[in-house]
Amino acid sequence: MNIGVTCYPTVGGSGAVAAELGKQLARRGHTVHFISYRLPFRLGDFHENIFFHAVDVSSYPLFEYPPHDLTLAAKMAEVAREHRLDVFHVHYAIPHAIAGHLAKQMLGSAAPKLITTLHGTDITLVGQDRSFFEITRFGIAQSDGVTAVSEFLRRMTLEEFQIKNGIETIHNFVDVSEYCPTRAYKDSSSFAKPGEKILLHVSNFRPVKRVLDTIRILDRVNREAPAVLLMVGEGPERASAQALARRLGLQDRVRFLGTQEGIEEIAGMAHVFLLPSELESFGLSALEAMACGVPVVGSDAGGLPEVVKHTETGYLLPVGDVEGMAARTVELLKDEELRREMGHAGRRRAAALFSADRVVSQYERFYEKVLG
Ligand code: GMT
Repeated sequence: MNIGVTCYPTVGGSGAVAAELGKQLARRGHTVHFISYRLPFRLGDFHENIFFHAVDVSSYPLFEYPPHDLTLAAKMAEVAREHRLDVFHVHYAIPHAIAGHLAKQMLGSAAPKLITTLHGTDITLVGQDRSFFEITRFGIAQSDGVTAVSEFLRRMTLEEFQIKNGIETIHNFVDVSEYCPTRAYKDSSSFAKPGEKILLHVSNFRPVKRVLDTIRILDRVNREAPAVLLMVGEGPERASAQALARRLGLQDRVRFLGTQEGIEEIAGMAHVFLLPSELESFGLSALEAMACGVPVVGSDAGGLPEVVKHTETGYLLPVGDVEGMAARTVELLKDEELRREMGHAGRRRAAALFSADRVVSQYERFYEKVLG
């Protein structure tokens, strides 16, 4: 198939899923054309069967806000025409589903089918904003096929948007051959002193991630088990997290590593992965940690329970229950056997339910179904 993919190229779960899916599809012999204003992250190296088409966002003086969505639609139509695309697969509803719909209108009967994958905040946050609600709903309704990354997100979309067309759940996936315990960075001495355990958090540091809770958890954990916290990512809450770490006297125990392409080497060093989000439609970073054999302690929210099996591959507690999350983390840090068992169970679960092999085939079948 010739597949056009549009996603946010910036660091984030939806961009990561789009890039990883594109790579897997290309390996299976499909031709994948990424159409975006920048090369998506995780797509840095050369990949056979993958092409990139940059969308220009021109800055004519009249435009206080350059009309990116229109140039995106025009580029999608151009690429579809030149490369005979069968499918536009857009990730994140706004504005990509609308741009895809516009591109289809421009192409007429020769247009590819439009498939939209909903990722989370496009429905749970952006889509709930009154100024985006109707246009999000329209984008979903105009798509020839819609997928959601969790059952939670599928149900929420159907309920909140009163959607008539079906939505299929296709969970996120992880390449378990890349994300595995053996890929761990071997020398953890530059992060932790002997005897110190390593906690890990990975996110875009948006308020929905409750990043400050990770610092508070570390504070409580440290009273019982010496630990450091590695923070991977960038975002608006980073400064507050740094300030809180200083206020609690933890500045030497929290390491901000900034944005990283993949977390497989770092995750493999960690003892516990923390994800105390307010809401998480799936929690890709938690899945990647599980694949690396790391137990997850996080919130019982959104689609996270579909990924992390409470008491088997980690612990899920009510949102904001810092005390509970810290207690479970201490339990894992003190009981090496339990931690190892949960780590193995997490890896097994990732491989059995969320492997790239399994999930990419689901996408292929979905494309075929939509193409009729
Ligand atoms: O986490 C974010 O806010 C970014 C967002 C994205 O689209 O990049 O992440 C969402 O999509 C990821 C990939 O499908 C999911 O794993 C995340 O759970 C989801 N984030 C939220 O629901 C908050």
